[in-house]
Amino acid sequence: MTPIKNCIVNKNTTNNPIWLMRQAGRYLPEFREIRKQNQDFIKLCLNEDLSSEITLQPIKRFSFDAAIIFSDILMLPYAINQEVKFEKGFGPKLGNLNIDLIKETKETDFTNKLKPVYNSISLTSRSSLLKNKDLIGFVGAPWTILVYMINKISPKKNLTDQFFNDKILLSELIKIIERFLKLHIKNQINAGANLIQIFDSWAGLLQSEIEEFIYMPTKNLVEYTKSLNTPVICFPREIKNYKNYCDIVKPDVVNIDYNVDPIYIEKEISIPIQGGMDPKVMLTDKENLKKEAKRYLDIFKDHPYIFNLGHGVLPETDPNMVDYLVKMVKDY
Ligand code: 1CP
Repeated sequence: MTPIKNCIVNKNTTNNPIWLMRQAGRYLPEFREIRKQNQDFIKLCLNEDLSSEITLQPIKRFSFDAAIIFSDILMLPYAINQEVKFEKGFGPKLGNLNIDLIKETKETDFTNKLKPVYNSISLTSRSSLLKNKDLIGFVGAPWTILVYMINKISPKKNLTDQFFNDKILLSELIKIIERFLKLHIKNQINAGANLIQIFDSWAGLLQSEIEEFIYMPTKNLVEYTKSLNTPVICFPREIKNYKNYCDIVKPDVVNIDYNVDPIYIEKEISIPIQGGMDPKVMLTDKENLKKEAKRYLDIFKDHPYIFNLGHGVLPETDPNMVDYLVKMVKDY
C-alpha cells in the first residue's frame, strides 16, 4: 500500500506522506522552459507527452509521495463549450456563457475533447517513477467552476455584483457542471488516477446558500467518487466551518487552508487531515521553514496527516526550499 493510502485507509500516523498543491509547474525552471515554447496553455494541457513530463518533473526532483496530473480545473468549462483562454500576466479569461450551447454538450464529445488528459494519465501511471506513489486526478468543485463560468475572470481581480441575479440560471448551470464533473472524475479514474482531489478554491466567497451551492453538489461528487472505490480529498478553501463541511460532505480527507487553527481542527475533526502551512513560509528561510513545518507535524503527530500547504506553491518559491521541506518531513 502506498504511504498516502496507508494514511487514508489504515489511519496510519507513523509516517507523514508529502505532496504539494500546484507542485507541477510555475516555480520549476524546467517547467518554465517548456512553457516558453508552448504559449497556448490549453494546448499544453492537451499535449499528452508534455503534460506527462511536467507531471513527473517534481517527482524526479523531490520524490513526493504523489504526482498530480498537469491539467487545469478550467478544462471543464472548455469541454462544455465555453471558450477559455489564459492570458500572460492576467490569468484565465472565459468567453460568453451560452447556456443553450452548453446544454447541447454530448458526453461522448466531452470525453473526446479531453481524451489527451486521460491519455496523459494512462501514460504517467505506467511510469516507474510512480512505484509506491499515487497519481492524483482532480476537478474544481461545482461552486468554484460556477464562479469562473459566470464571472469569466478570476474573482481575485473583480467579482461581478450581478452574480446572484439569475437564480434559475445558476441552479440549472450547477447541475450541468455536476454531471460533467462526475464524468471527468470517472474518466480520470478509468485512465489510472487512484486518488481524486476536489479544489473548491472559492468556497470562502459564499455566505448564504452554502447548502445548495457547496454542500449538496460536492457531497454528490464525493459519494460518486467513493462508489468508484477511490478515496477523495476535498479542499474547501476559506470555508467558515470545516467541521460542518466534513460532517455533511464526508470526504476521506480534508485539506485545510492557512487561516484555520490546526490545533482546533485536530481536536474537532477525526478524518485524515492534509495541508495547512502558509505557502509564504516557503519564501522565508530554512530555519523558519523547519520551525513552521515542525509545528504542523507536532500538532498532527497522533492524527493521520498528509503534509501539504494551505494553498498552492507560489511561483516565486525556490526549489531548494521544497527539497529541504521534503527531506525534513521524511526525517521527522
Ligand atoms: O504558466 C502559466 O501561466 C500557467 C499557470 C498554471 C498552471 C501551472 C495555471 C493557470 N494552471 C496550472 C496547472 C494547475 N492548475 C494544476 C496542475 C497540477 C499541480 O501542479 O497542482 C492544478 C491542480 C490547477 C488547479 C487550479 N487551476 C485551481 C485550484 C487550485 C488553486 O490554486 O486554488 C484554480 C483556481 C485554477 C485556475 C487557474 N489556472 C491558472 C490560473 C492562473 C488560474 C486562476 C487562479 C486565480 O483565479 O487566481
